[in-house]
Amino acid sequence: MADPLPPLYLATAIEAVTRAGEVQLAHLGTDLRVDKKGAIDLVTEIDLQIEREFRGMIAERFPGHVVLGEEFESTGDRDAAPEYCWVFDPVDGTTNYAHGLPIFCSSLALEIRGEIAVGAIYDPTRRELFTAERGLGAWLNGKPLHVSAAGTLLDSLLVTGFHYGIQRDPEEVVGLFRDFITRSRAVRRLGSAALDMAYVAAGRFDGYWESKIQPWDVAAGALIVAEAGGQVTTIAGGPFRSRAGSVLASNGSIHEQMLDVIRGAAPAGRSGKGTQ
Ligand code: LIP
Repeated sequence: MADPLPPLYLATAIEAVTRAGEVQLAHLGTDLRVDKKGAIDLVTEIDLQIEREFRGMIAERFPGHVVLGEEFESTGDRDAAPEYCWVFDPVDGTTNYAHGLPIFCSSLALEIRGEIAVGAIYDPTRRELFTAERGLGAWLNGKPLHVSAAGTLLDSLLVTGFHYGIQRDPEEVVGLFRDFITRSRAVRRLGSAALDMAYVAAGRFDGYWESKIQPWDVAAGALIVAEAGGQVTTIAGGPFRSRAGSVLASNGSIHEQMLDVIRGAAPAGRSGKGTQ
């Protein structure tokens, strides 16, 4: 049995994501400064403000800890192996947020020697706080979370996301979308990977997949899904790591069926070429 973590770690994660939610709501729909990191990859002044404030809190509270954040990532950050690393997305669903679409959250995980130990995701529009500690379960506003019982793809509601390079190479993403949409009940695309995974943990989705995904999008959600009884691997079915670059998260019952579609092994399916 692993030693219990200091309670301050989970408390810090909850404090950070709920504070992020307050800032997000206070500025939602206002005339925000929005810059482009790429043709369709946006960053708002709120992303920057929230991450800056968070980095200051960690530097003061845990001076020996490292932060891997979406907006102030330094070269080599994601390849380093710090003992304590906070993996932070200040606004997950930035495109939605910049357009005033209320589907966004803040996502924070603490990795200890490379293992995700604490996760927290907060959606301020619904006041929903998803949390997990390794080995201690997953929770939504203090109530236990459990994945769905769907046993077949045809009875499953799935979700995915599209990486920012999709315009250069749409075929892999669109091909998999087509393969899943023709084998499941339906597929959604919400624009927030962290909420996609939180909803798998809550049983609202039965499975989620995405390639070319960032550590901060999925680190917290991966622990929350696993602690809610789900299964998390890379899109190729390998062991999940937040830096792996892809994710497949499900209720466990349909995981192999989803891998069959991705591998092109499902009947009359198209192969998922180029999966990571
Ligand atoms: C987003 C993810 C989403 C993905 C987008 C983007 P961001 O994160 O949550 O699932 O499809 O391409 O990566 O940029 O809003 O933090």
